[in-house]
Amino acid sequence: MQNKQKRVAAIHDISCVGRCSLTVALPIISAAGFDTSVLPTAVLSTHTGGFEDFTYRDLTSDIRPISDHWQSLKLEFDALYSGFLGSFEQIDLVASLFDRFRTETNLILVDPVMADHGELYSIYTPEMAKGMTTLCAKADIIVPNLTEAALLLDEPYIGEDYDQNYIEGLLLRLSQLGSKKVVVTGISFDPTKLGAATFDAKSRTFDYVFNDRVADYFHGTGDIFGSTLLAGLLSDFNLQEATQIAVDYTRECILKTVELQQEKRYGVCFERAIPYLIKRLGL
Ligand code: PXL
Repeated sequence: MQNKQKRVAAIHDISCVGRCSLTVALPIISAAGFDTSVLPTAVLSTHTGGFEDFTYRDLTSDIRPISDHWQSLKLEFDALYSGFLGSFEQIDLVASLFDRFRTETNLILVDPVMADHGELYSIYTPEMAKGMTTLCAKADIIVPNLTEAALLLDEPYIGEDYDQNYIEGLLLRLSQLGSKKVVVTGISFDPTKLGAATFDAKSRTFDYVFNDRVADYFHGTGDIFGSTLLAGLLSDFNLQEATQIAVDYTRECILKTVELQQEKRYGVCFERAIPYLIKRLGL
């Protein structure tokens, strides 16, 4: 364990009910031992997948004043982690926050949360994807799923019909948006396995990590994955190791959810798998 506690700024919405975004990032990154500051981009009564009539408060106008105050305090962050953004204007605001708090050694992780399974989340517009590429250009590492990857590259989403060649081309094209490392989630070449593909532009290495697939779709797993990947990287695991921990922990959370027979739209029971995560991180 390092002496100095690292500090993270997590920039996502608060969905009051239905575990995702900040209600996942804050506990996971904290449990991994890091001081986790939050910048809420919006407050929703529930997330947007599987609930109707949710409330939506956009916090775009709070981002600049919060960032100004942090700057006046001369705060430094070892990592900045953005996810679901509440409006198109937030892309520029978060990009300039990244510029302000970028240091020579810190880590900027952008999860370009926009879509899944070929479909945009309900409040997102196609123009969001164009803007999101500018944010990805400022990141050290981006973690799109296959739908988001296609949107970022303005390419058609090809569904499950792909091979290793396609994935490696995709990773290369994504890295050309400007981030040195790319992790694409939801990769499967064998119906019994599910995992992620990684590319490190510096060493030009591709890697794949898998675990046994648990059938079905569970809400909020992208945020579990991104938060765990960040926690792994900040704990000095390399890209491949941190991705493996993220794949394995996400699966563990899904298994707990199945075991407890929880309704899927409430997100996965990540709390019950925290002891597993702590062990994997060597804490
Ligand atoms: O998990 C991604 C996410 C985050 N925040 C909100 C969402 C979603 C996905 O649907 O609706 C509000």
